[in-house]
Amino acid sequence: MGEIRTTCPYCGVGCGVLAAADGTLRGDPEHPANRGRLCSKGTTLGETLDQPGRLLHPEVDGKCASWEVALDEVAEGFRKALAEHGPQGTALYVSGQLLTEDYYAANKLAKGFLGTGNIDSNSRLCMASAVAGHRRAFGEDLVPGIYEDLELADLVVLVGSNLAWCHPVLFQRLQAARAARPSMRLVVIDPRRTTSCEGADLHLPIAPGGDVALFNILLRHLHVRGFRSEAPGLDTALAAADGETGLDPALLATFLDWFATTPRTVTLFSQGANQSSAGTDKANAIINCHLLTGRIGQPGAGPFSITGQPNAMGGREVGALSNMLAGHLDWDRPAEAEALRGYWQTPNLAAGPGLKALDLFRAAGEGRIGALWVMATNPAVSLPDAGRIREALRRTPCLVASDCTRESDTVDLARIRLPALGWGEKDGTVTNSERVISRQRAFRPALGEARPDWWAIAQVAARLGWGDAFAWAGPSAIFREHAALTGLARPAARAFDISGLADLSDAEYAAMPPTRWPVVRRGEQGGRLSPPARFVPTPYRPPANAPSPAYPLVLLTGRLRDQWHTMTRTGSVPRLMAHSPEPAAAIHPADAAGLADGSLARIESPWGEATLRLRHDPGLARGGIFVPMHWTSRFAPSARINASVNPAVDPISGQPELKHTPVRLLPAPMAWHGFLLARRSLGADLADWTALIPVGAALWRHELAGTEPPAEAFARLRALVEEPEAAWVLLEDPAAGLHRAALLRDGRLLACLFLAPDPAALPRRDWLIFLFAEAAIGSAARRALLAGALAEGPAPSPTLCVCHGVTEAVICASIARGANTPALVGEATRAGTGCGSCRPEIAALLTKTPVPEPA
Ligand SMILES: Nc1nc2c(c(=O)[nH]1)N[C@H]1C(S)=C(S)[C@@H](COP(=O)(O)OP(=O)(O)OC[C@H]3O[C@@H](n4cnc5c(=O)[nH]c(N)nc54)[C@H](O)[C@@H]3O)O[C@H]1N2
Ligand SMILES: Nc1nc2c(c(=O)[nH]1)N[C@H]1C(S)=C(S)[C@@H](COP(=O)(O)OP(=O)(O)OC[C@H]3O[C@@H](n4cnc5c(=O)[nH]c(N)nc54)[C@H](O)[C@@H]3O)O[C@H]1N2
Ligand code: SF4
Ligand SMILES: [Mo]
Repeated sequence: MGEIRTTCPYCGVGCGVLAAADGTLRGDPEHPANRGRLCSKGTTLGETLDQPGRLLHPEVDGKCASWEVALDEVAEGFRKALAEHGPQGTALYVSGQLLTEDYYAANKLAKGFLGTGNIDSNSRLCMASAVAGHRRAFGEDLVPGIYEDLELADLVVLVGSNLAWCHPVLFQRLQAARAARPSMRLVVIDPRRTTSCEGADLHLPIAPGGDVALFNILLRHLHVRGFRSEAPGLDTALAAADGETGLDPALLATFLDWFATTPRTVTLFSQGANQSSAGTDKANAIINCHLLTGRIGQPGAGPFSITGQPNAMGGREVGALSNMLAGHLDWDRPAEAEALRGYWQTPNLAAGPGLKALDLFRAAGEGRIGALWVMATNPAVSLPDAGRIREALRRTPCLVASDCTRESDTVDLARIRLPALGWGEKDGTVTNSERVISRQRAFRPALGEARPDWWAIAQVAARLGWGDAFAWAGPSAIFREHAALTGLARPAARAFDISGLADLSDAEYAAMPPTRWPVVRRGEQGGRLSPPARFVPTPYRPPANAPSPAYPLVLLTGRLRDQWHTMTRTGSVPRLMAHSPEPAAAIHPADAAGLADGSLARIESPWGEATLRLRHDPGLARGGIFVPMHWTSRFAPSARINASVNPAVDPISGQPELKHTPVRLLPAPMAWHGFLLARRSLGADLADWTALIPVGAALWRHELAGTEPPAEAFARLRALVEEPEAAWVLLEDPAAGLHRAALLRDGRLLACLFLAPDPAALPRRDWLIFLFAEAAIGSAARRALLAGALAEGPAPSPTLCVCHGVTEAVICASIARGANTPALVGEATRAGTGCGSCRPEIAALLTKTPVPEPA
């Protein structure tokens, strides 16, 4: 059988993938987003297909149930909630990882038939500020530009975007364009010196939350330089354009000058802009500058809000945010709501907007939500003030979770669990950041009893008496209904119109090539958009919660290159774990308050706390701590950072300020530090602090620390891995707090456990991991193991090149031997010759590692 064309389920770049039934994958050379490229996450997708921990059967109250029983229970829960609380006591919390068809069905159920606006999406945490900014400036939620603009631009400005790690294929396209045209400039605006800054022409280390002030200054500067615009609102916007950035004046002046003098400028913004209590103003402050210079929807010029999830855009199209209607229709225009009521033939259309995510979970916490259906998202981990969110989930009488995995903190809490199709099994469409609708196609059978989400929704709707409105035969029927709906606003001018796709046959839908909207008539392909726009005043406001003497540092959160959100897929791929195996907090060395690099540190805020490995990083602006959002109860229960993230939101978009929480840093005193390498996973609840790290097909690393006496911990942990006919080789020095043990059977290493008072006194993991691959350990290695002789040394080196498993140490060694270009490093080590996601980091090492002078 040939390959199936489908789309990567991770980020909003929306790369095309060619998949064979045996799980072999490659980038689709014909897809316009990636032209054959894939990043490290896309490249390893095949390794997620048969991942452990899939939810295979419906469950009710912790027991396996048939679909019939589980769906009856869901319907009963919603019926009861409707009876007790009315429509506002029911809710759905959905996700940009749903297919458009699933998303459409969920929104139709909530707004059309349950009669509540209470359907919100994790896009509230992601795109809500950009959506609100677009609606204020353009009157509609639309991204004017396309990816090609990043290649055509003479200046690309990244605002709060770590593109190299979060949208790697787009970053590769940008870097290729810069290599071909070196006059092209890249500016990065980020409080951290991220990998995206590698080779950038300018990095502005903005103070967290300072972006509105910066773009206000730019607006005034542009006006002074003579830019004028006929668009409404300029005078008010100029009058409101205040604020100071505290940036080095020379850097600031360079940026202002480059922006003013470069007609082809793209300003790409992401979560450093959106996830802020001034997120909507950040979007508008950026758009204002583009409007004043006439740079919107032009080749190589425009504001570009990049989407995070594979179908963040599709969710906005179907209106699955609580304040939007389907198809970009709007309650504010009563004729449109009326048209939708007629189209859906429902008496129950929600009368107005529902609760935004944080308000929704607050209502649940107060007992006002009787039934909540969570689909394709993990709010117990990903929402701020997550301790409160867990309480709210526990308080909800009928909590339903639809997911592919059983191993999510939210699925754990649900009363009813519904198994969803995973990637490769599900079938439908997604829309990427540049408005291109692509097909995700199934290329393997469903695992267990997993079913499409739209099907589960339709089944529940039927049980509640609305079967006729949900009687779709498959995703193509849903897509046609959705596409036809987008024509309802006519004759009003609305960019989002795909009614040209409303009469696709099943076969045409099956074969649909990537298609950019708008598509008003059959066969059209959308292009750039130049919407009528207005200026929006954006007076500067500082972040909602200011640092104080008690909480003097600012917690920034975000992403790592090789992990996806709550790690339900990427966390079980050893190759992806190797890049940043432990949950770590990065801080400028001068802010570390004497805490050593590699020690455990406690981060406390008024909302909660977390304990992580501390990493000194001179690339972080003073006063900030950066922590990745990824770790969960399954991998490192003490490192769940969102317990401490503040729940402040943007007043317009309701998007939480995930990038700014006042915190303090404290030591995390432990009696011992250690690690356990074992041939099976022992979970993440082994000690006061645990980080579980899959390192190979059958090898797990457990990083540990505890407060109990080390000798007790040593005995307790050894008992966990004991096996018949296996013998321990021990080396203990209790006085020094050192405990070492290796478990062997017939010379084969089964487990090893090392405890020491200080993390720096522990041996290298990489060397020990290597020993697990040996059929039998020789006497020299055994002696070394015992004595720990060979074993002392620096911490293990992270794997930068996922494709060829090359560590940072190996790359540095090749540079030290004279490989002074990325190509030579590639020749010497193969690093960077695969998917290319590690190339920016190799470039960084090349600038840092001393290269020997030619003899
Ligand atoms: N590897 C990987 N890729 C992903 C994802 C993933 O989980 N893993 N998730 C996807 C999703 S859903 C999303 S939304 C995107 C997110 O993609 P990005 O927005 O690029 O990623 P983040 O790391 O969340 O944040 C970006 C940067 O914002 C900076 N920042 C913090 N505060 C401020 C500020 O006040 N101003 C400015 N200018 N910058 C600030 C942070 O230091 C950080 O480097 O990534 C997508 N791609
Ligand atoms: N501190 C902090 N918190 C953040 C952020 C941050 O930068 N900092 N970023 C925020 C952002 S931008 C985002 S987008 C969120 C993401 O946060 P979440 O959405 O909570 O994270 P995921 O781990 O992607 O959860 C998606 C779940 O959906 C499941 N799934 C995948 N496909 C399907 C499907 O088709 N059907 C069903 N039913 N399930 C499916 C997966 O197995 C997984 O369990 O996190 C937000 N939280
Ligand atoms: S850039 Fe990587 S994660 Fe994003 S869609 Fe492409 S392959 Fe997938
Ligand atoms: Mo996101």
